[in-house]
Amino acid sequence: MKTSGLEPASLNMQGAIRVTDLVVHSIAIADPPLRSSYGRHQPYALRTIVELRSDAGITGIAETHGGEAIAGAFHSLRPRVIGMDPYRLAGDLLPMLEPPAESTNEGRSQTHFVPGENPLDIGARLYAALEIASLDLVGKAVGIPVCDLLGGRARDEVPFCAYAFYKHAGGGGEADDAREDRYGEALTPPALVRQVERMIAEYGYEEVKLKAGVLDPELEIETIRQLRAALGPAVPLRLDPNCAWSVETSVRLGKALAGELAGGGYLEDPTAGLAGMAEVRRRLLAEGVPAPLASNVAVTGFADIPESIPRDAVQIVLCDPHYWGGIRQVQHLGKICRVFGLGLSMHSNTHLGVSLMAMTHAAAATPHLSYACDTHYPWQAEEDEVVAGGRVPIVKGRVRIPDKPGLGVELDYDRLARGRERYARCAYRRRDDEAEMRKHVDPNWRRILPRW
Ligand code: GKR
Ligand code: MG
Repeated sequence: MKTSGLEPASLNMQGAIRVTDLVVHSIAIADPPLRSSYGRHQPYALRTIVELRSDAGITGIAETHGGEAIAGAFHSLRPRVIGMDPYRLAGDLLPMLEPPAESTNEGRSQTHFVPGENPLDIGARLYAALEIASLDLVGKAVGIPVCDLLGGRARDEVPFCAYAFYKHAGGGGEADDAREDRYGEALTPPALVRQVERMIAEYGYEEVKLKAGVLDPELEIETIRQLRAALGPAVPLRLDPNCAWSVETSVRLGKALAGELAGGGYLEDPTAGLAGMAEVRRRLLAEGVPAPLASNVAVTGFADIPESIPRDAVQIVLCDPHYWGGIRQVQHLGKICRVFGLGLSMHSNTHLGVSLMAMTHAAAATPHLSYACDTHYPWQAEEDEVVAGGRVPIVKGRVRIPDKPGLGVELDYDRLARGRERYARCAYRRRDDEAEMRKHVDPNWRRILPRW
């Protein structure tokens, strides 16, 4: 029988590489006391570095959220992953992307969980890390960058935005492991402007995001106005109060800042839930304010899109390969957003260079990405990086796809060991920004939505 000739070749390729180990490194990295509606960052952020070792002598890597829960989940998956073919690994694990049938969230959605601590998306987060590590492994095996493995890059350089935070004094870390406070305290509008100017001078960003929902809304309006005055009209500004505002407050701020948000800016998750977002949108349009609403908590998965679109609740979806189930799911999301006329931007959480490269490849391989991506990267110090050669450069606000296979970065095992030691020494085992507020700011503090 005549065949296409593809079957034997593909059969030969399968089995060419086997995963021999899934190695999980729980690490802690110093993190400054950044503020948001979730509370205050702990002195250490927790991350997990995943290695997929193979019998070809090639190792694929990925980075994701940290702490005990996700490390335990990776350990449970280990027997299933060992022996698998990295070309097929992600495909074989696809059912993990389905949310669990039994909800354990008692009616709470991602809005109510600090990122990385929502039990319902743990499958997507585990899958994402294994997919990214598989792609890195396969890319390294065939000598191709991940974005090209996934159909080819739409861009060689990915733009990122300055991510400004109100913050207390301190650079992160504790006692004799404290980091230099490179940006200083920023709890007033002028201090915030200085922070952004410094970040732009260092990294060359062309867009700015302000993490809001921290100070009284009038002060946050003033911060955005001072930023606009300092940066001029050409720099798109976005602000994200992480649902700290009521519908009323969101509409008031949307109107007050209509001019500042025009020209490529947006308002991100001003209020909680799709119904609230839809109401804010409806009322702002009625007031003649076209500023789009973006979200990384009202629309967090494909299942949210059919409800969001008819309500016009979210006009820009924030993808994130860590949350959306990996880079290919981000590509699928890009296509859906394009078809429905939605914008696509990218969310971030505290991270190191392996995550930054996964985000960069995802953005390069997703033509529809229409905004500069978020990144927390400037908030981390050189000495916490685990990538060989040190921090990934951000030049003119952009990260370039390296001319190297896979993600284009390797681990430095000495740096990684220091991250593990920090994890072993520190007292933190999950992200808890509320506890940190109670410790340092107000013993009775809790996250209230809406606060204003
Ligand atoms: O780092 O505190 C933070 C942010 O608030 C982060 O956790 C959010 O997930 O950056 C994120 C966002 O855009 O909502
Ligand atoms: Mg957000």
